[in-house]
Amino acid sequence: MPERIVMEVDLDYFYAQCEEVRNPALKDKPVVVCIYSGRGGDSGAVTTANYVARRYGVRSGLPIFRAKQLLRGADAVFLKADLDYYDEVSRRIMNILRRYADKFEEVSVDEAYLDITERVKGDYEAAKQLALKIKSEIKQAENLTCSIGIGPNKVVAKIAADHQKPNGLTVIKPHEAAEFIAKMNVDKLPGVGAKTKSILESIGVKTIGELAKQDPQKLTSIFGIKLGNYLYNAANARDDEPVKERLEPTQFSRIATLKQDIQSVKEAEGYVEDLCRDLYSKVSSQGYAFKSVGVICVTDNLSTYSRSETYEHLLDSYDDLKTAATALLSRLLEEEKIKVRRVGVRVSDLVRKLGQKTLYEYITSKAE
Ligand code: DCP
Ligand code: MG
Ligand code: MG
Repeated sequence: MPERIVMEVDLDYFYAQCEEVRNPALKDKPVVVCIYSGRGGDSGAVTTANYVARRYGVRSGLPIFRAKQLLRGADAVFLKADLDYYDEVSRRIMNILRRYADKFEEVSVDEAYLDITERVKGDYEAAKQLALKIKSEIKQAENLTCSIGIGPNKVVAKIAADHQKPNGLTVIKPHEAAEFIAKMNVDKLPGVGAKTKSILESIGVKTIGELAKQDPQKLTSIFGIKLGNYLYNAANARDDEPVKERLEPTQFSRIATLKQDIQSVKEAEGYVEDLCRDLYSKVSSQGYAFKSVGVICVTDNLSTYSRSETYEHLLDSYDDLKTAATALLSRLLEEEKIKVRRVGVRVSDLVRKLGQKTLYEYITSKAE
């Protein structure tokens, strides 16, 4: 078995580059892609900006008015994010990337890990050639550039991909990995945010190299077993995390056991509300709306009954879900006349859709 080789591909200034592709006249201007908060005016945040705008200090998560101040007089273009369009481009690119991997893991709209060990027979030169081929295919098919990192594991591959941007290609062999990351600040490690960074600073650790020399037991006592071990290993360029083939979920569901058997929808009301609230929060946090809703009832002899309905329009609120689930449950109970011990609610026919507000909150929460 050859040693593992992992590649990370991250598209450059993704939303803004998509905008440049459909309107090449933008290319030399600062381009800022925004999500408006819905509170009027310039209230909202920057999702991303092209590299011309970044020279003025514009970054993801910045309030729009700040970006406008920074770009005053610079002939900048501010655009409202068109998430459906970016999603479509992303789908097509992911389909290209998938073909090049033994195992493929999509991690975000513009980012994926490829395990290419077998494909390149553990050879780093072949891995580099594969990366060049991928870059040229994405450029030809979508006219987009990306940055690619190659290394012995996901942590190193990701840091390598971030290392040179835009249009970068960084190949780090196993024996180079620890040294390559040692001088970087700890927040270059995937998963290290402001909080972990400041705790590490408080114990005198600024760089990954300093982190690598810490006593692992000290780290687990501060951060817990999981994060502590991760930090210690990652800082030493070790990471066993496999590239996980991940399929899009097809449904989400929640089920509850009732304190007492019920026969009417009235008695189930509180449970249905709790289930729907919990389920809706899961579905929406994953960025999905849905078209189908189902309910499941289990009786005390474990027979199961279910009803479901597919709607013409997209459902994407707690109220939509509760209304649909209540109607289905009511129909089921009237038709079956059963005593129910467990009740479940399910949503399917999922549609990827980040609501304005959710996404806005997501962006601003990342901005610190
Ligand atoms: N995004 C967002 N809000 C954030 C960060 C990112 O909406 N706080 C969106 C816009 C980005 C896309 O996700 O285009 C991908 O994020 P990246 O972190 O990969 O950033 P970019 O692709 O924009 O730039 P880079 O060239 O640094 O990868
Ligand atoms: Mg990117
Ligand atoms: Mg990314």
